[in-house]
Amino acid sequence: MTSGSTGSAPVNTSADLVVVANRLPVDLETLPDGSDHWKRSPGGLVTALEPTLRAREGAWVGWPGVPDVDVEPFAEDGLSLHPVRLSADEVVDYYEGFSNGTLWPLYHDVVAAPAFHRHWWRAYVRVNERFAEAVAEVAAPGGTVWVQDYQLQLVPGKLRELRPDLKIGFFLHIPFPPVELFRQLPWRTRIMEGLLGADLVGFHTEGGVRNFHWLATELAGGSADHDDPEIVHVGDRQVRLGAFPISIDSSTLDSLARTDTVVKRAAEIREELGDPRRIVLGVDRLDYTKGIDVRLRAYHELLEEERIDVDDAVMIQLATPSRERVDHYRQMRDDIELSVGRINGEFARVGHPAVHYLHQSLPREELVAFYLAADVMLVTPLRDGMNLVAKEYVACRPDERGVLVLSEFAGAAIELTSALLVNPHDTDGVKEALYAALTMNAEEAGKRMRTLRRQVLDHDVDRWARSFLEALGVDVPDEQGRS
Ligand code: ADQ
Repeated sequence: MTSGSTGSAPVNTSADLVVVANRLPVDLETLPDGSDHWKRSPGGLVTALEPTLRAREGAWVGWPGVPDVDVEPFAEDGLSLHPVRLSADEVVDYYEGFSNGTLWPLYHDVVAAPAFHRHWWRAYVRVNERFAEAVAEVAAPGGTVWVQDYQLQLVPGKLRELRPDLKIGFFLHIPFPPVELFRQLPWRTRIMEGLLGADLVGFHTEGGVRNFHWLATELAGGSADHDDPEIVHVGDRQVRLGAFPISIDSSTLDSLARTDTVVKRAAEIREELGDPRRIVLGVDRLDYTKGIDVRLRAYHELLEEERIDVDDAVMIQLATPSRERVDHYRQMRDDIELSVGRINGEFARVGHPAVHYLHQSLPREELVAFYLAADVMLVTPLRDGMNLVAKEYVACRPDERGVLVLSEFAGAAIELTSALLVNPHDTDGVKEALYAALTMNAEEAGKRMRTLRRQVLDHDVDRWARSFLEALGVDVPDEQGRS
């Protein structure tokens, strides 16, 4: 069923498949002339879900990224988009506060201290209810809803109250924390009850499944299934749990990395850097969980110990600006910029910085060229749900060169076992792995990269989305449109 919209195409107001995420796959932007327009945000999630959503005339419910605006549902590129309004205060309390000041650090092993504020929690409840109400209005009878991530953990429970006819899936993109840490949360039972409103709760790893299973049975009144450790019984319902490691659009990145433009640009980057023997790369959202400080420390020590020098190797850190209004993030940015300044102050020569630091988001093609130029990729988070950068680097190396150094605390480490795995808390270990990567012979590097590529190319984001939806009981058409 469709109705009119602000755009030219009709909007689906009774969708068989609804995705709900904190953000819409487009951002509302105001141009210098004061007019508004929609800019696509090219996230992996959109790419993964678009074909299925289109095939089913699906809908997406989310916040358009700007506070205090009322936008009617509209259709964009065959997708029906349903904006949820947030006030400026709600952005502060629900998004920057409870989501990113409480849940984010708590779920990432408390690498920063989470703050617990009752007014943040109240805003989180209110906004989650609003999202659930918006979904309840657009989902077709008996339809399927896929709820995304930590900002919306109360949506499954509320939605089940409003629409018991729906099939509800929930996927958590960040780690589900160890039991002892989760129990710190004053509203732990409410969160568990919210999540248990779903029919299927998905995590990146089996560890998340186990932690959740324990809490569901010990804390939230669920009971274990005697035959299946991935089922929890809640009243007369059963909730299925599962590990669904997310991935990337591997073949598109692989093809992009083979194009003449990207190959040429990668060679240019090396030249612009003064033709160093080795290029070391870090690419992250600027976040304290990503361990950017860890790798800078290791690099600094290798320079101090004269095991590398600026004629020999150069480090590039690309950091996308992120959550700049949250305190921890402002502090961390200052710390990192201070470290980069120190390293360059001590070791750079005119025209030869030791570390190139760009606090910028790069266009896709440019990023792929950096991946292709880098001899060593450093991915050292203290904790990460998956880490797509590690997989992107591998997909961008059809030349089968380059060495990946990867934290064992990233979800990706479970699949990418041929990387050089490191404990990011162990500076000596990171330093030795970095040195080993810098000096690894081509034969061993090639062998490792081939194994990594098999894994990443075989397990792409389409397979991830398909396996989750199939576990939820949705019939997913293949590329030829067959069910
Ligand atoms: P993130 O914490 O955002 O995602 P990650 O998985 O690494 O982390 O994805 C970051 C994305 O941003 C990558 O696609 C990367 O290419 C891009 N990016 C980073 N820096 C960039 C730059 N300077 N310029 C351009 N692009 C840049 C959360 C979880 C992860 C989980 C994902 C998906 O924290 O653990 O893997 O969701 O579930």
